[in-house]
Amino acid sequence: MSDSRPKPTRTNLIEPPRGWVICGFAFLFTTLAIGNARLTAAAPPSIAAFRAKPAGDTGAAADEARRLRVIVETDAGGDPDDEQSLVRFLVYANEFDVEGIIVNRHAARDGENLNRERTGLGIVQRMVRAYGTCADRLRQHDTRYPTGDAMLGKVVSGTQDSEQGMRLVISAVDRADPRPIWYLNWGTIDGTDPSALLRALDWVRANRTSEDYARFKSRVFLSSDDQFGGHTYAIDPPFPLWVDTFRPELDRRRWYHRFSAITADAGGFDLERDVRTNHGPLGELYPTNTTHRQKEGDSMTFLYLVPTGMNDPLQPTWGSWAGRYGRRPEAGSRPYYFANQADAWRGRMHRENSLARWAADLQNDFRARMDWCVNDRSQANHPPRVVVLGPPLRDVRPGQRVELDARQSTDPDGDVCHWSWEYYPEPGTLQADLGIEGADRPTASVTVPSVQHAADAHLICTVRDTGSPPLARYARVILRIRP
Ligand SMILES: [Ca+2]
Ligand SMILES: [Ca+2]
Repeated sequence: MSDSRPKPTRTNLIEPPRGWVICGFAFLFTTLAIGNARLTAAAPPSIAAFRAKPAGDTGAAADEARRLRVIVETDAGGDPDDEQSLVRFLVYANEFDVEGIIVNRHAARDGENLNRERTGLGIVQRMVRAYGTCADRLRQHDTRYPTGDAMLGKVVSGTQDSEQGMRLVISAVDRADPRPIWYLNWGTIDGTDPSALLRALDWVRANRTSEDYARFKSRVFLSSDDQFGGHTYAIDPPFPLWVDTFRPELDRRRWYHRFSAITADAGGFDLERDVRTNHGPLGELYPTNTTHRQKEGDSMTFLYLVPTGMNDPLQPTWGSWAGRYGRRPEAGSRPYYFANQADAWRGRMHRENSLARWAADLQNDFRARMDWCVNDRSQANHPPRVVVLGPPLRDVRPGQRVELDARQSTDPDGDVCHWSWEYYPEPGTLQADLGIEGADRPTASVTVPSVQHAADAHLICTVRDTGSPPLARYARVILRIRP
């Protein structure tokens, strides 16, 4: 693995498609529409605003169409950190359309894994049953949570002696649904069988035309470890997008190991108090016998996708609850990304800031969801909903005063909220500072600086409530400055 030092980046904003529409549904159609062009040119994904509804909103058809379809593939039964990540993933099950949880380790590893269940499938089913006992309560907080039975029906074997996992992948990708699949492989260690996606791609390649193979692959986006053999690099076309939340190793530190170091006690998070005790049977199953405290090496695969209002899964360079990503140099023109970017934050430029800046928010969000497992709706906190008036992408000129208005933001619990507007320089290309007037008020403004060349400036609006724990959501406004 190459080891490149983090440095501040100036990523070019990608031209938006015509008729830019502000919703996740639009970006999914965009993905489909440009899929074939991208396959040949291996172009990066197009800009699109990702505006999923915050948790707590009840669903209409449009809401369902906006949720990302995901498949998790876990080697549960090995490193117990998969079980840690699974606790967190299951309380985010409302945010996704979970197509499947594929388990590709047969026997649990003695010594390392202490679960009383001794097969990978048994371990995951035990955890999903524990989710099931909380599901009715969770559905008081968001009706999009699947029932326990529905979730249990998504858990299948991906071991070599079974075709269940491979068939689940093929049918999910083939289904007449405009949304692609996001595939989340959680690693494969010794004794784990090959990825169900690898087997599915092998099968499609052997049994369908090369055009059909390309079409199939164009529907599979990766937020994932790479367990897909020649399909990742050797066999064209490349995947339409791969975000590797595990790599690179920098300064002898693996990115996925940093999740623990950066988040374990962020915002005062206390695993025993907030998850393992008094939060129901699912929280009790969070194991602690990992090499790193609260390791959760796989959690960033889905935290990257959680719709917070400031991230867009098709824009790895923008930042997310899994940090910020840049191109892999060795991937050439393939749209493959890993965590090699750095943010300036609290006086220091470092890769870890791209996650640390959100760490308290994402841990508080986990805390609230564990509360949802055991408390009625009136006894738990829910995140604010951020509404910024005007388009999220604005063409502006130097000297122009840009008004920013988030007064229509609301909190479902009626909590008092705090606003903050900040300039996020790293995802943009503006080479100057950008002052914000009223940065701690619902309405703020910026005066556009003069530029020699076209430049983009990213602004983040954070609305944080005063509930317990305090919860935050965001919105992003991009100023496209033309000289
Ligand atoms: Ca794993
Ligand atoms: Ca609230």
